[in-house]
Amino acid sequence: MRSKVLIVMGSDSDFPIMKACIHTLVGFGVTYEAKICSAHRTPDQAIQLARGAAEQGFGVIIAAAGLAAHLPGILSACTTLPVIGVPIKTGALAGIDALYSIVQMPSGIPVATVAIDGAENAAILAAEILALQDERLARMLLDHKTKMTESVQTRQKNLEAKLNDLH
Ligand code: RP5
Repeated sequence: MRSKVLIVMGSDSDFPIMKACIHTLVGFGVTYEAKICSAHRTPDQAIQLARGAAEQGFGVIIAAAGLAAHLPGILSACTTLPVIGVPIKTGALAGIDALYSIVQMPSGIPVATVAIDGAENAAILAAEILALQDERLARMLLDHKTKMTESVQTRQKNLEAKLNDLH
């Protein structure tokens, strides 16, 4: 079964943001491997990583990059695994450049793009993909949603208490 997530970062400078992705995957008990690999500085390695990923038991690739962020796209071009792109906020355009580079893929080569610095959502989306073949993981994701619902209900009660205090 392809049950692991491959996380690829364009630079170690992306790691502070991508820690949230790793933390979330670990919380769901998902096995991952993390690599630094750049579409521009190490293009051959990027292509090899993507080509070998399915064979190595990965089910999803999460690729994070800033600036002219071609990494998720080149990985997607070289694999049939789903690729989730995380645009990283850096440089003069603060992540808008990376967002557009990742989301505006040409027809036929998709990258599922999360928000700028959306590392946690990338992990949850990857877990949801793996959960299609993993009932334990699917139950954990359901628990996660239930906890979020409960947290909103608690906030509603807190708001009502604050509103009562106003009168
Ligand atoms: C991108 O360029 C990386 O993903 C990173 O977000 C950005 C800057 O890289 P460094 O110059 O910090 O290595 O390729």
